[in-house]
Amino acid sequence: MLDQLQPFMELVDTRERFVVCCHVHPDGDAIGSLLAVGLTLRQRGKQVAMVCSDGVPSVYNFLEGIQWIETGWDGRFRPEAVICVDCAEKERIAAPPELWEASGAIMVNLDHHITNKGFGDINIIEPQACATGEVVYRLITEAGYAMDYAIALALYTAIATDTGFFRFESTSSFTLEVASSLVKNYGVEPFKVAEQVHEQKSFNSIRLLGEVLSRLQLTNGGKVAWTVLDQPLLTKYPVENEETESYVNYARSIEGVEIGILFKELKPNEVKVSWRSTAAVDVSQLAAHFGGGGHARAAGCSLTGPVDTVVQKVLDYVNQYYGVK
Ligand SMILES: [Mn+2]
Repeated sequence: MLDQLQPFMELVDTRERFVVCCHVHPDGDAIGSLLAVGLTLRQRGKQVAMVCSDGVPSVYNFLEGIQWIETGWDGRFRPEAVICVDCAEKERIAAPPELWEASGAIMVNLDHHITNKGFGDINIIEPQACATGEVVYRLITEAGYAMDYAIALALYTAIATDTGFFRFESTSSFTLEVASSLVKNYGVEPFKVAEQVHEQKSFNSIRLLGEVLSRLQLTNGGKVAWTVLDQPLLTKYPVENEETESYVNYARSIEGVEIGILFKELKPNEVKVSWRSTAAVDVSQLAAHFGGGGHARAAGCSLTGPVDTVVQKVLDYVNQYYGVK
């Protein structure tokens, strides 16, 4: 039984007005979990707003009910509860703080990040879960709420994207049981989700990938692979932000590499550093050194400064990690 399931069910039973939101720069798990929770509450006759101020990456437009997700908040009701999914820190919620600050709303924190300290009034945090979608699946089934195709599709997409389509270490037998149930009982078609997520890439994103891969460098005796995606490249090949999310996985996929790093210059003097690792290294700790966080195998942080300086700073720290003086 999930921790704090009872208070959550009580909340749903006794309140009418809910806002559901997720983290900034949403990924498939954030969007899928947000939608699954939102649709579940709607089905139970609640007034629901699904809010993501960063918008929905167009790759997820195939999800049923995706049109319910709003980028802004029009204040049409006073929320009694705000349910935040897949977000490890309150500061990273992609919604206006007025939703929970002055409203007196109860904050529900539904997540699977090990770095989540529990900022909610109700915290359902399962660090063992491969995705928040897996936590939401448990929530719905353990609470006895109804599931339908739209919810199942959202949950399958959340779980598939957060596990690299069932490749990452976080994939458990339970993960596969959940996926199996979503396919068997609700008609989700795995190949269609894979096709939507992986085979609808823009021409620019593939050409940009080519440039980024040609810049790959190996350091630390081949244990670290890193590359840079800077503003000149992003100007040459305009793409949506999330289209570059998977690039860093190529760095990790090289034989012998333990850490893959992508430096992305979001704007001048602002660099997002994405970390991926094999079982040899916990990159959430390396990212935490720079004020970031995430998971053991996938983490991120943001640094300010010129991209070359940031690269040097991070690689120096990686050298230290490997004991290079
Ligand atoms: Mn997640």
